[in-house]
Amino acid sequence: MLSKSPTEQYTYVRNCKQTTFSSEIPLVDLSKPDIAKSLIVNACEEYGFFKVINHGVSMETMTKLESEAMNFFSLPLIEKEKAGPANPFGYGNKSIGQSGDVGWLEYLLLTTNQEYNSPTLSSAFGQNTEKFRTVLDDYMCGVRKMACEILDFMAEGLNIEPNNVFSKLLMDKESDSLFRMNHYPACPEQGEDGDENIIGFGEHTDPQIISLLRSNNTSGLQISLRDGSWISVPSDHSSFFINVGDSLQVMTNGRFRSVRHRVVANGFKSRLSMIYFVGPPLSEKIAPLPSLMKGKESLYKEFTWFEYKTSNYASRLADNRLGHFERI
Ligand code: GA4
Repeated sequence: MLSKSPTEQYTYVRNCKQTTFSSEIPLVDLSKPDIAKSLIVNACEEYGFFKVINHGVSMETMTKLESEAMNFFSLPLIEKEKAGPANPFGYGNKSIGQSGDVGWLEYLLLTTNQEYNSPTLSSAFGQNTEKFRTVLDDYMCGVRKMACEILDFMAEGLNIEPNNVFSKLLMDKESDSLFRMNHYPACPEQGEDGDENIIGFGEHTDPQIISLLRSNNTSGLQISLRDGSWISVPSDHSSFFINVGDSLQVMTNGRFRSVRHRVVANGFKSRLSMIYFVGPPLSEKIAPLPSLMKGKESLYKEFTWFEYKTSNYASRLADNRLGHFERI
């Protein structure tokens, strides 16, 4: 359980419109490629978000990693802190990023290269490191394959050739991708009138290309719609949820929408989510693809992933990070 010290300022949000995924959140069946391609493009344009079934990652692979993660988060704080503080990698507790954001969560943030930050892993898992690494490798192998498939479907749905324009960034051995496990303990002290929730992870967009999220069956994730309203995403531990990130918004010259999302704490159950963020190599220029411009001007100034990332780390979570890179 996380303790709240009097100096910690949590943010509360009003409960928002609850929906069922069938009426609002786009559902993509990866085993039906032809339908999947156009559904993905529509979902990325309208929401920047969709749910995926028949994704090829087995329930066993997902639950094995979930149980390893829970073993870690169940350790005494003093043990977990051996892998922290997160700067940005490692174990983090309530504090997010370097600019003073806080949330009702603890997490472990890893790069997916350098053997997942070897020293961090061994501080976190001790004698259990090799077991964790094997389970994580198996999970990452399945999720990477799914990510490539989705990225190729996106390119095909947009009629871009070759169809690996996006997935080649992930296949690059310099790909700057991340893996994050977030644990949101049950938070019994919600807002006073029972109509407010404590923020687990404050609203933000992901800077990368796409993010692939799998959680246990505790809800909490919310996404923002075009009109600025928020909807709750019903949890589903057998599916993945895909977010469009800022980099893909830029590469599609604003056609795909980088979705604002947040997580609210649950009063009764703990939530565990595992997220793979697909990032390009540091030297990669992030710019609209010529075939999507069709004589139009780029909405963005040119920048590399390194430049974008550097400017991100100095920002607050809720900032509009792409704002600095828009052409006026
Ligand atoms: C949001 C997406 C990923 O979780 C993350 C986050 C990163 C961090 O936790 O260190 C950031 C945030 C995220 C964007 C703005 C900065 C950096 C916290 C923060 C306040 C790992 C990422 O790549 O960007």
